[in-house]
This record gives sequence, C-alpha cells and structure tokens, in this order.
Amino acid sequence: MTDHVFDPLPTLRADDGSRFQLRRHPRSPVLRPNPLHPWEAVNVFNAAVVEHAGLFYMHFRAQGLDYVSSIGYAVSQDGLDWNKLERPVLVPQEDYEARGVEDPRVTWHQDDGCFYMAYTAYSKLGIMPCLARSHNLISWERLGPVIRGEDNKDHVLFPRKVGGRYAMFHRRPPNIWISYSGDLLNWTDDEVVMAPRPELGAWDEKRVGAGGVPIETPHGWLVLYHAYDNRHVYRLSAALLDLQDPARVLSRPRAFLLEPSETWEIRGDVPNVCFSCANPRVGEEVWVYYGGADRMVGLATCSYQGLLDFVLNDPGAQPPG
Ligand code: BMA
Repeated sequence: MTDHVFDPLPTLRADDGSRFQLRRHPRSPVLRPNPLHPWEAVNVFNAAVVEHAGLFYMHFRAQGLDYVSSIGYAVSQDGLDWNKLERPVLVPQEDYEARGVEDPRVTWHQDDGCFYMAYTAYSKLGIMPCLARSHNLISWERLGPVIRGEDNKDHVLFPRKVGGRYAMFHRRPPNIWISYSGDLLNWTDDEVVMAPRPELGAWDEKRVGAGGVPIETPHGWLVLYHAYDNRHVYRLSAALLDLQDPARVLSRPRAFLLEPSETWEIRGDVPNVCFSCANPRVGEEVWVYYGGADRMVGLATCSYQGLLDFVLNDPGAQPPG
C-alpha cells in the first residue's frame, strides 16, 4: 500500500453558477473492508447496484493483501444496510484475469430478462473489458472479452437494445466510446460520445469514463460519468444523450456533481477519488454509489427531476453538436 501524503485539495467550484450537487447520504459510507476475510480485507469499492423485485443487489470490487481483485456480493432491503456473502461470487479464473476482476457494472436487460455484468479483466496482457451473464446474480457465466488488443475498460451495457442492437459504452483513452452488437461478442460501429475538455482547464480535462447503467428518460439517456484532472482528482457529473443515437450529446453541463471532500474520499488507497459504477433510479431519486479513494463504498443521492433539470437547463451546458 502506498503511503499518501494527506493533501486536502482546494475545492474547485464550477463557475457557471449551478449549485445543484449530489448529496452524501448520512449513512455513507455504506460498505467497508472486512479484515476477517482475506479477500476483502483491504479495499471494497466501485460497486454495481441494481434494485430488482423489491431488493437491492450489490456487486463490489474487493482487494486483500495481494491486491488481486475479486467481486463480492451483498443484498439489502433498503440500499443502506448491506448483508455480504462470506465469499466472492467472481474470482480470477482465466489467464486474462490473473491479476484481478475489477469494477463491475450490472445491467438488468429488458429484452433478454437476465443480468449482465460488465467487468474489467486485468492480467499481464493488459486490461480487457469482459461480460458475464446471470439469472440469479450469484452464478455468472462468462461470455469473455468484448474488445481485444487494446487497453480498454469502463464499459457498461445499456438496459435495452438501441435500434435493434445491444449498445455498450467503453473507454478508449481518454474518451467515452459507444459500440453496438447483435450477439454481445462482436462489437462494431464505434463512435466517441464524450471527450475530456482541456480547453476549459476544468475537472474533466484529462480522461472521462462512463458510470453506471444509463437511465432512460423521455428526454434522452441520462448518464453519470467520471473524469479526472491533471492532479488526478476523480469527480462525477452527468449528461444527456439522444435516445435513438446515444453518440449524440444533447447536453453536457460544465459543472461537476460530486468531488472528494470527506476524509475517506481524500485519503484511502488511491487519494482523491469519487468513482461510480452504479446510479440506479430509486423512486423519485437517483442513488449514486461510488468508491471513495478506492477503499470504501459511499452513497450520494439527488432528485431525479432535479438531475434532469440540471442536465437540461445548466447555463454552462454544451449545446447539441
Ligand atoms: C481507474 C480504475 C478504477 C479506480 C480509479 C481510481 O483507472 O482503476 O478502478 O477506482 O482508477 O484509482
């Protein structure tokens, strides 16, 4: 573990006047490492969360002393109190996973009626975006890597087909890309969705990557995403994409919605990180689960309508291209 210097950053406030922010839940952080279990003794972070049939299901990235990630599972009645299984549900098994399985994002697929997990496989070959399928959220059938021959991650499957095909975000540095597939294995028609904005010298100047499963709204796909700046500070914000052609950005506010400010977000395994893999809509709210400093799982929320207003009306928003 690296011993990082405690370095609270000056708060970089968006200069467009928007005060809309994600609000930390008073019970956050909602998941912590368990030193009694070697596989999750050091870090638990970057969790997927789906609400399904009245319960919340979480898949989280876990690390022990060897820093090889596996994926743990927890279930909850309220999304706050989590009951973890004793053992992980996905552990490295294939050569391309030898150094870990990371950053799950779980999609309930409306057309297929099953769950898909997008996760990153790490090995000496590099990092590869992979998919697995499940009907019960505990046993996962690997579908294999979906993009090969390059370092790629931060992929997440849309909750339904778009134009008759599966759609998936992924990250070909430094941009968020989208690709389409008829069979979940062969992905084509890649297009850039969002790029860093170095011209603004802002929080998203270096790299951007997708968050959790896009939320379908009457106005477009509401997407949460992360970005980092030259100081390697990870923040979160949102944008709105066209329903028929999600490569088309309808609105991308300039402001961010959450930045590291709590001690456990500033200091942990990797300092100054708020990184999200889950943004389920829960009733009239959007719940954003995020890894804090790659060590714990936090929860910040906002109203669904408020978030839509933020992306639709933000005065600093990038207009449709
Ligand atoms: C990214 C991923 C995430 C991690 C983040 C911050 O590249 O590896 O898992 O949370 O960096 O360290």
